[in-house]
Amino acid sequence: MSDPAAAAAVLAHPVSRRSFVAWSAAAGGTAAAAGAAGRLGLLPLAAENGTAAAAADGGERVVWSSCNVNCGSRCPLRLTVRDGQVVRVDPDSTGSDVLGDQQLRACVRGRAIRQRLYSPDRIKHPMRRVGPRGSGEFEQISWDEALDLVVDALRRTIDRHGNEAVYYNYGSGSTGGNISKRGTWPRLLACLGGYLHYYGDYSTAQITAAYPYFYGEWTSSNSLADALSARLVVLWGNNPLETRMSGGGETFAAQEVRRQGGARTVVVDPRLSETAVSLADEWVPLRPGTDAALVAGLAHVMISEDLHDQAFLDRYCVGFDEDHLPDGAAPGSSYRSYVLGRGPDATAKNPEWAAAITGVPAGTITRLAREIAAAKPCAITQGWGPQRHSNGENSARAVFTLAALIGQIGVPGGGTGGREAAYSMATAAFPTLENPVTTEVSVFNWTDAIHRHQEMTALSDGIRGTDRLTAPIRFIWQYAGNALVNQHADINRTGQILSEPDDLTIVVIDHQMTVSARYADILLPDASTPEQIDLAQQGSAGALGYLVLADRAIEPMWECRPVYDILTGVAERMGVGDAFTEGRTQEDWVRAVLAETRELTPGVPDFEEFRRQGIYKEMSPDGPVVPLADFRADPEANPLDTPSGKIEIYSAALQEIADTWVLPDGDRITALPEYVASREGPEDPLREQYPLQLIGHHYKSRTHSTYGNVPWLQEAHPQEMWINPADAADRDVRNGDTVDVVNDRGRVWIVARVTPRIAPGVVSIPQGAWFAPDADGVDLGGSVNTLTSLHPSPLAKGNAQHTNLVEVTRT
Ligand SMILES: Nc1nc2c(c(=O)[nH]1)N[C@H]1C(S)=C(S)[C@@H](COP(=O)(O)OP(=O)(O)OC[C@H]3O[C@@H](n4cnc5c(=O)[nH]c(N)nc54)[C@H](O)[C@@H]3O)O[C@H]1N2
Ligand SMILES: Nc1nc2c(c(=O)[nH]1)N[C@H]1C(S)=C(S)[C@@H](COP(=O)(O)OP(=O)(O)OC[C@H]3O[C@@H](n4cnc5c(=O)[nH]c(N)nc54)[C@H](O)[C@@H]3O)O[C@H]1N2
Ligand SMILES: [Mo]
Repeated sequence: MSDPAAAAAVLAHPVSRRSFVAWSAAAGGTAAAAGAAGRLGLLPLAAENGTAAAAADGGERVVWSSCNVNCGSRCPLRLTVRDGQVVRVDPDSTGSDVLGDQQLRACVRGRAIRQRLYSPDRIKHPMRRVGPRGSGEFEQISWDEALDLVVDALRRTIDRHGNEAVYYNYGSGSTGGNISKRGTWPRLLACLGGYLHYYGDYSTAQITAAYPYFYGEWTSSNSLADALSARLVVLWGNNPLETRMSGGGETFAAQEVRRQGGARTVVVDPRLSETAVSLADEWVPLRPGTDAALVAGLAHVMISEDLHDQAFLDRYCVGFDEDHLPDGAAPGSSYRSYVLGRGPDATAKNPEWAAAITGVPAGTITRLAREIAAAKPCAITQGWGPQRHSNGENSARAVFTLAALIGQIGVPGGGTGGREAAYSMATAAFPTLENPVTTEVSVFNWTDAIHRHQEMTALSDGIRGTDRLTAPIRFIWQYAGNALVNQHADINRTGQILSEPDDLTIVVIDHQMTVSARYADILLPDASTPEQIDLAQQGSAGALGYLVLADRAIEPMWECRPVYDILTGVAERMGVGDAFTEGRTQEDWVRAVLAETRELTPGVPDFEEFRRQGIYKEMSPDGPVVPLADFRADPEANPLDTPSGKIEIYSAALQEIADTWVLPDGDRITALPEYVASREGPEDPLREQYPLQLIGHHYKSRTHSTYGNVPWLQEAHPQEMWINPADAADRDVRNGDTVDVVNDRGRVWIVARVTPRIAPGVVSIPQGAWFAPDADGVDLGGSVNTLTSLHPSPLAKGNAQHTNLVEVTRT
């Protein structure tokens, strides 16, 4: 067993000798020496800057760059450069503090970008694995050797197994980029005969899978600023103040709407989130994964008291009433029948029923139902926490259903129950070319395709584009992602799966020595955003669209190379150099994409002007975004993409899937958005052993794992597990104690934050911290994915990372 005192010391000082030891063992050689010194604070940043310091250019200049990580915001940064080094980071200086002309001020993370740029964890040279996979033991090699190794492994894999064995893994680290974005790899792989791709994403797997059966396609809710005309704002598991932190983005819009519009605001969330703290008049804490039960309870009150919008349901929806059901649907399968207990389960979903499941008192449910039904317009949005569950497809559809019940879809001040929309200017993008391989796995069950591909079919594992997989994954590209290990689930099992096949090749391209990087066979050092030029894509800022020309502020350090140059090297060796580059450098591509963008959006400045100006903003010409306004105005002329052309509360297509797919015991797909008591939910008998539900919210300290190694941020927003005082008292845990969090998949030691801001029976470990096992396999890094499950959700085959049961004890 691990030593509690030592663990407590490490947990109190995350940038400790312990992590230095682990890191230096991992990296070896000169890189380790620089890392050690940097971590111990012995080297000034200047000495860390390696060869770049040579490129002294005298005075200071300010260069526009951006924070391109995947928080959904995209913040411009003004970098002051002196002697080839970034010496200062400032936020956007344009615009004002008025909604619509707002400054897009970077949050704590973007402003700390220097600590990431000059981090001792930077990967400085190409490297090759020399120890067992995952050991983090590497030796430095030359670029020529590295590219030859990549090409040999790629050729070998394609010859032996075909292109389907080449997997391009999820990675969102450079989402804001354009040339540097994920698009670069698909373009190269398309030139080489294709690759196995994934569908869905870790962000929205379940809601994305649910949309086609409800609205026909992805349908956002009204933009947040539109809620200025709302009487009631309901933020359902939606936390813009932590998940859209750009000071000019959704955080700002949500606060301004509350201040100017004054509408009453209700937040439904197991946690009293920052959004709830700042904006909510009422916090409705519920048990995770029980949203569909809460909606059914609200519906019971509305139907019983005739508060719902029957006219809207009659005209725009199918499946609310028995006489709206499509041909072939069994009697008793309407939503009304489900709610009133006239369906197959013969159970009325009254507030008492819902209270027992959700933990929300029956009286609160009754009051809320009356309030939500009476407030017109009412703006309901949902975040993606509710859907990142083992029954998340139904939770997402249930919240859409609530919006339909009150008829607030397609009107100003209302909403669809999806996440808020944001305006996008029309822009061009780096062309990725078509993938000749059409087979796809879900974004989440790719690990299965490494060790049991023969069993994976369309009906059992959601394989798309073909009936079954014909090749195992034997080559993995991991670019700008930590989803190979840290951001995937069940880290211990995932590590084991990755370690097994001898003929697997893993190529990781990152600029930090991450948990995933340790599993690379070939590790390639990318240049970071300030070290290259790109046209950053727009972030989420309501009705304000914007673009940033992120210029190269400094030369790539050490032996780092922009990914475009790395891939050009691979392409040339594979004989597809011209097809890949079309004779263009990265800057040529930026110019070309910009020129095309200017044809679509004429206000965008030309290259030279944009370079000086840095940022370009444009308001939506139509004001706030109100999705489905056309459908609302004339549903016959503007039908949805569903089989009926209407909103489908009952989906015959889902019923067909439920009848034909082969699902593991306990998994259910239902035609209605009903509550499914799921695996590791509040009603699972496993709770006798593991009585607490564990979620893992997105945290201010990091964007996922990115920025997770920045000491300033670790100090400002420490990694702590939220636990309710009642649960803490039962376990004799006090605030600040180190606790042992365990289930069958792993063990984490972490500091407890005892707070009434989380519902009883629920704990939350902020997701994204770096997995750091000690000699006994206890994760002292506090990575929630040590405890999450590889079992996918039933329809999306997506990541149910917020559905976990654990026990907590004091160490
Ligand atoms: N600071 C920061 N911002 C980020 C990110 C980050 O890592 N850090 N990541 C970005 C990315 S890629 C994404 S996809 C988004 C993620 O955005 P979301 O998926 O919306 O974020 P989460 O924190 O997972 O969940 C939002 C809220 O849902 C709550 N919640 C969890 N389970 C349930 C449930 O069963 N029911 C209800 N009603 N609520 C529940 C959580 O407590 C949380 O407050 O955030 C983006 N923004
Ligand atoms: N338990 C749990 N797990 C989750 C979630 C959760 O809510 N709970 N959320 C999920 C979600 S929504 C998402 S989107 C995923 C995110 O998972 P990932 O996409 O893996 O996101 P990050 O952890 O931010 O990893 C991004 C990596 O890109 C690197 N990077 C940044 N910029 C660059 C660049 O310019 N070039 C290169 N080469 N690398 C760069 C960073 O160093 C980092 O290692 O995590 C998922 N995992
Ligand atoms: Mo995400």
